[in-house]
Amino acid sequence: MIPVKGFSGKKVAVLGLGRSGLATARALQAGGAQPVCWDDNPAAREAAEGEGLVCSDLRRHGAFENIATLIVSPGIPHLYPTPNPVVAAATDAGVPVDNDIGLFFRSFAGPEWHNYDTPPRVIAVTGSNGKSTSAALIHHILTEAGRDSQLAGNIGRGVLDIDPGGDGSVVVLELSSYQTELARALTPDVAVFTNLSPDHLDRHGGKGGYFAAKRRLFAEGGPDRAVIGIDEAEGAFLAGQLAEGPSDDRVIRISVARKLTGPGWQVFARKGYLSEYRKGRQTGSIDLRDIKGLPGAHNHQNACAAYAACRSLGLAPRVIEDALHSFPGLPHRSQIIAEADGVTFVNDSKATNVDSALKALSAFKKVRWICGGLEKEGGLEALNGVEGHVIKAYVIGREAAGFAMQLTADAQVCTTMAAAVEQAMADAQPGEVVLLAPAAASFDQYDNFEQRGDDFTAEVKKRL
Ligand code: UMA
Repeated sequence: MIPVKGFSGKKVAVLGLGRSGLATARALQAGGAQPVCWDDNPAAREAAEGEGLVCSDLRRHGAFENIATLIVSPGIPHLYPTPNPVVAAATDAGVPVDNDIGLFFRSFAGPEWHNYDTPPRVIAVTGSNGKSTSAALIHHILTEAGRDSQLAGNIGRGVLDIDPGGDGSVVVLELSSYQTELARALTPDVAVFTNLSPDHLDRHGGKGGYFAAKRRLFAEGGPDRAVIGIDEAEGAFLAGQLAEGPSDDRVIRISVARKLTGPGWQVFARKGYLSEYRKGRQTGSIDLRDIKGLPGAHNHQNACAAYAACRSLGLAPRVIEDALHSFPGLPHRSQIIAEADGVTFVNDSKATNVDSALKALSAFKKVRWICGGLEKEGGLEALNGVEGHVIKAYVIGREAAGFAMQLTADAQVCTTMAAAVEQAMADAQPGEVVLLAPAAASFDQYDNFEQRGDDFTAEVKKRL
């Protein structure tokens, strides 16, 4: 745990008692503060009280008297579509609003760091897609290289839950736009921006607000090194804004769309090969084609991001290459769950938006595609044209018929996962892939995307 500094003897309000909220309340206590907790769900309050935390209704009049700051969980709206009433009350009372990420950056460094040969480093990864895989890959490479590394943030572990940094250690954080938008301190040593495509637009008042939230990671304090995916206009703009000129190697540009051989520092992947160029000369090359844990161009972008971040810490290209080969991949992300009679079954339940589903589809040639669920803002039009890869779509979800009607690919309304898997398996021929890449949220039928991916896996395995 990282004890929170700067609030000893003070009351700090904590809103939301999930993974990040509970870790925050414990870390505040460890730092000598008095957390005053609230969650709109009574069961969450009961669980917190069960471990000795104090809960008090932060919605009541005068709740923010003598409160130093309010810490808000990422899943709770602080601005759009409308602020949670507790956040609005704190703002009205003039109480600063922050989150666990802000507290982490204020509290991580300790006096013992003076005695370290190499102070701990923080690598923070953001972007619309690929941030979990890129962050997990960086952590994997560092661990394989013998570095002391910890992984936390949006990937599932509250940032204040990790151990204090040791000599030469690294913390790898996956940060969502919810987290970067609210944090009052954001000072990673290396910051990574994978890509940008519309997501969570309701929480950021549109795409501009969404980009602005992610961009804060590069503005507040400024990382020593920025690794930026430049295949979209926003990334290209950000790289240009951060660099003094084309040869400024504080920015490492990455691409899977084009060759980058300018005077600066860049890493790109083309035709399955990763290349690193620095000062106009090639300094590294890796064949990515046989790396099982990283199929498809979107994963090659993750490989470029992780490679660049690890190179910026001084790791050798060969060390990184060896570690890429042993990366097992993440559950629910292009995860091969079975192979039988020449058919491969792939779980990409994390493809919760159109863009990530397109990326998953483009990694394979002949796809029996299980898709559908709760449609996100922006429509499905971008999915037109997938016929080159998709033999047939098997549509799940409560609104499966409406979803199927919007697809140009041959589509069958299946509604349930069981029916979709049954039909796709009956139709599949050797050499084909049965891929779950929903292009939609899971909440119409499941609690989360993990449960949806587990259901797919179970339905496949019981028929093999
Ligand atoms: N709650 C309220 N009022 C509300 C809404 C929620 O009191 O109006 C309470 C709930 O009752 C619950 C708590 O808030 O007890 C949940 O807070 P939370 O949704 O922030 O969830 P945590 O468990 O704290 O998990 C959060 C991140 N969740 C979200 O951003 C939605 C986790 O990312 C993250 O791993 C974790 O902190 C540790 O840092 C998950 C996620 O879905 C994986 N992220 C989104 C994504 O990847 O698309 C951004």
